Amino acid sequence: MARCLTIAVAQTGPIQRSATRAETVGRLVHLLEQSAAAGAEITVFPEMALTTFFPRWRIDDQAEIDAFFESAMPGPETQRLYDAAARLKIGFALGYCEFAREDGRTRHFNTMDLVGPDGRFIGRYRKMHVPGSAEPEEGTTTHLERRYFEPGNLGFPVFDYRGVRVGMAICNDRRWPETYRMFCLNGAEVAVLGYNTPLLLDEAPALAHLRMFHNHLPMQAGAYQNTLWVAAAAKAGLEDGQALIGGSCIIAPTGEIAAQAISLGDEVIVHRADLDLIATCRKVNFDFALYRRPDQYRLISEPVGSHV
Ligand code: CDV
Repeated sequence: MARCLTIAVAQTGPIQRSATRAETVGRLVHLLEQSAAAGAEITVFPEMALTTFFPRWRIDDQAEIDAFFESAMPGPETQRLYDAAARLKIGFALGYCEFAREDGRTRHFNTMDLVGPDGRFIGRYRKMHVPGSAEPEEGTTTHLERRYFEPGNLGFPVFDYRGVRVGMAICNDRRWPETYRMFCLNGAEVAVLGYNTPLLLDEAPALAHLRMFHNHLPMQAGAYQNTLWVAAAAKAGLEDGQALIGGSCIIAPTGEIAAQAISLGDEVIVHRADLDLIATCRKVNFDFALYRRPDQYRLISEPVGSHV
């Protein structure tokens, strides 16, 4: 019998700034219930799934900024989601803004947690590739993630989820080949990720028609070249005046899109992922142990130079 993991991707529609955490968590619980009813064993939620994507604004008041962050997971407002996981026996990956106390100081990370079907914490990933700037820049869409977040410091860990090796990534990470290669080298079978991607970028209006292509292209390539399943959840639709793309999807190690959301709202897509397909794809082309030439790739991990 094939080894399988039935994966649900729970795309959310916009989460307006005016929404309370209780309202938002209620929507996530409903999506988790839909996933469980469809037979899924894990649900993937978007990046920053508890709040609006606030880096689209410059905010100076630290208390106002901190209101977007969670200082405990689960906390009083998110506990309900963990309880639902245990009740429904379905785990999840959830993106949120993490307020941490580490090295004697407060730190802010763009984070995703993996939670088991018993509602217990399994593992954490902190976004590595933090895009945008710290100050608004003339002629570009305001994207101030580097104002509010430090780059992740936990590497690209891979966790055991019911006997399946799962890695996590967040939004811009999906565009980088290194993300998937790190998963692959760490033995991942499934990569789960969430994103908030603006439909329009002021800096490149001529590329507007390619936004969805450039969403799927790196994920399909990453899945294919690293023989992984990729499950990606968007926060989509018109959020606080900014249009975000949808296109949430589940991608096979063949590079094919096995399931894709068709709306810009709350929507669950489900696919029974055949994990044995990974071995088949490795046999066809990617016997890494036999054909990879790591000694010839050293430049990839050398310090960033003027040429890159
Ligand atoms: N949340 C993100 O990381 N969004 C980026 C934007 C800046 C383009 C993305 O890669 O989709």
